[in-house]
Amino acid sequence: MKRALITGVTGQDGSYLAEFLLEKGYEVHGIKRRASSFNTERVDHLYQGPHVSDRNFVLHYGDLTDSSNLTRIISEVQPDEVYNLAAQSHVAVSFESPEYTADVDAMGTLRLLEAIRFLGLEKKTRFYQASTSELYGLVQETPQKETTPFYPRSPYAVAKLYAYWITVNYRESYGMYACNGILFNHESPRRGETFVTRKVTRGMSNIAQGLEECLYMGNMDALRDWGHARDYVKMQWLMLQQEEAQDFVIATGKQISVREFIRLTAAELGVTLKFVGEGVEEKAVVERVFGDKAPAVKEGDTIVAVDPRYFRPAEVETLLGDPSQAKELLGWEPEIAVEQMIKEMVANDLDAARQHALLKSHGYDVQVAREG
Ligand code: NDP
Ligand code: GDR
Repeated sequence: MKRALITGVTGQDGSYLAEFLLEKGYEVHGIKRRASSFNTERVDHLYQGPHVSDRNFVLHYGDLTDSSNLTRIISEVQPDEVYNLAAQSHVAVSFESPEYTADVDAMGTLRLLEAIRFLGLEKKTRFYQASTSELYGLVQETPQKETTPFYPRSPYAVAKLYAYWITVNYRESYGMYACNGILFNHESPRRGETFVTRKVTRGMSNIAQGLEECLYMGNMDALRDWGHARDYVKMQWLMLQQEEAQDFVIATGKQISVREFIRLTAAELGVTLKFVGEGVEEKAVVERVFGDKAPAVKEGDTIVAVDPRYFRPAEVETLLGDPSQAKELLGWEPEIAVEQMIKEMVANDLDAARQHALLKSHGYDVQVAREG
């Protein structure tokens, strides 16, 4: 039985990857952080208590800022594969906490690689680094592929640039099987609520059910190549099953704007929108409501507006990936299109909004957290 260690197992990708590896028969170990409230919601369905015999899903307390902790966990687990998915992964937040972001995203990667080397596991343990399309930042070539020069535009991306190169360096210096998946944005119903896609599907579902009135957005011109997280974790595994370690771009090869994402989400909720005004004055007004998914919305309502607080000090305006190398060498194709993903995200968020609305209509005080 193969043993995998996933850092960031409580995150979006970590939870899908854990499911995927368990289905493949792996023993899966994950690192979770100590928090003052539960933070394992995305993997609770996989939980096995310490008294279950033949446990194949085990969580360890840990943190990427703590070398001795990481070394101890790797020494205990003796993993065949390490997937480094843990990160302060929010680009906007990295401008607020740049030093912490560097510590976790850059130094954390070094700490893991160094722990593997220190323990003499460099010929046994294969290492996957969660690299990112944010490395391309101010894009130098379109579409972006493995050979496109990097130009990071945030403390997050600069930290991830270090992590990218230190992974390459350990491969070249010590013969480690270590590789980077350069993944473009990928989403799902499990996406963190403050990333733009989930903010939109959740916020608009709440508006549809009368729990919020207006969604405040940043740069709606931004263009992204959005895929589905479930599709992308397969690739993370596949990249560690090759004869030689190599870095791969993972993307759909299609892009749409944030504005278009909002329009598609509204359509899924039975609402057509008209965008009027420009820049910070831009807003989306309801043109028509059809079906029964958005009972709280009526024609002429303004349900989206711009709030400059969501603009970033430096923005990545456009990202579009070229996944040809992954298609050619790994036989990989993304299976879930953005429209289908929006359907799934809206179904999930609308369900939660309906439950909240029902509680509210029975007099319960329902708070909907919406900062971010
Ligand atoms: P999430 O933000 O959903 O998950 C991040 C995970 O890292 C969480 O489990 C979080 O724990 C954990 N974490 C954060 N800080 C620390 C720390 N100091 N020590 C240990 N664990 C920590 O990210 P995603 O699942 O979306 O992304 C996975 C990885 O892929 C990240 O590295 C991200 O930067 C990268 N990436 C993501 C893309 C995407 O579009 N999703 C695209 C390209 C790259 P907790 O739950 O306690 O917060
Ligand atoms: P990104 O994702 O920065 O690409 O990083 P995010 O969803 O945060 O932003 C995408 C684009 O949407 C614009 N935007 C807004 N973003 C947020 N969060 N909130 C808003 O209100 C808003 N309005 C407009 C942003 O400016 C941006 O252009 C994600 C993360 O998962 C990273 O960890 C990962 O490396 C990259 O994707 C690939």
